[in-house]
Amino acid sequence: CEVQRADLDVFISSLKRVAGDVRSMPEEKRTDLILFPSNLTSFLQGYDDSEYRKRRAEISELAFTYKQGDPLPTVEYTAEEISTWRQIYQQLRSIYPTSACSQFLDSLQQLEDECGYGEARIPQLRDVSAFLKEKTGFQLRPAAGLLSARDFLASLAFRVFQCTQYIRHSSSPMHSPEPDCCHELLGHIPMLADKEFAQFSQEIGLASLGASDDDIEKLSTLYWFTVEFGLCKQNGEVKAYGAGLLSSYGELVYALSNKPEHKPFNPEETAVQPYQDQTYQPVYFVSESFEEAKLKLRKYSANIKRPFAVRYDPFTCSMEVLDHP
Ligand code: NLE
Ligand code: FE2
Repeated sequence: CEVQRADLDVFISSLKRVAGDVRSMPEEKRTDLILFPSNLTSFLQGYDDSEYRKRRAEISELAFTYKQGDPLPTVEYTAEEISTWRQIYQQLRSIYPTSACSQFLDSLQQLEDECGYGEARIPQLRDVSAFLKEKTGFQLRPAAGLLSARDFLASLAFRVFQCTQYIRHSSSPMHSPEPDCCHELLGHIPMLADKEFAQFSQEIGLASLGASDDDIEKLSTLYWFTVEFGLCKQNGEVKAYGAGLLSSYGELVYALSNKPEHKPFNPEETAVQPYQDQTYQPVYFVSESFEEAKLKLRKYSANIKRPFAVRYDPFTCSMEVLDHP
């Protein structure tokens, strides 16, 4: 059978049923692992600011009511929000040349030239999605914040990236424990505009389709230590490619210092590395290149047991679901 990207919502719910069958457990008994847990402590900055909470609820509503195929919602950002963005942009932009991988730098330049990136305004998802579609076929979808790992990874399989649209509280520009538009626009988008990296991201998504809850947890840990917090070697130097680093001035400087531990990327080990999401990581994994990371991930994914195999058709953005792997 064949599933189109337009049927993503339906496909995701059917995947949940498949996963339920795999573990022969009723849906409501399974607790979805949340990729971005948002508990009260992680939300302290702004938690007691009722105006801020109201604003977040307003922007989240745009995502809750969004249906696949709708035009992406636009947000009119306030002067205070734009000033938070400006501060973050200026600070990060000044250290990217020495800290970010070359693919990131190339894409960011293109986004500045072709897609209105700069400190003056917060880019709109609609424009960025059109840009990405041209470059790598990735498209954006608004997310209110909390998502299960299964939903999030399944979207990647279709080259759909789920993005938050609100901005972090003005009191914590250097680091946010949660994703926000600075994290998506500065961390993820430039990387998703790179062909090799887009492929790598999609492959994590493809590996997740039909996988058991245990394997989803491992894949989301792999996602965490690569797409979010990955480092790679370039011309003998260690550079950042993880979005969680590229959107946090504080953690970017820390990750490339001699304080944290650096380990070579190895999917078997990386997949079971415990992580926390409140503050900086104590350990980062370093890949030799994206090519190497992709090949290692492919080998790892081939061993994941699942009730069906899939083949993605990039021309029609559809997934062919094959009965037997
Ligand atoms: N720590 C990142 C930032 O400050 O932008 C966000 C990470 C979201 C997983
Ligand atoms: Fe992220």
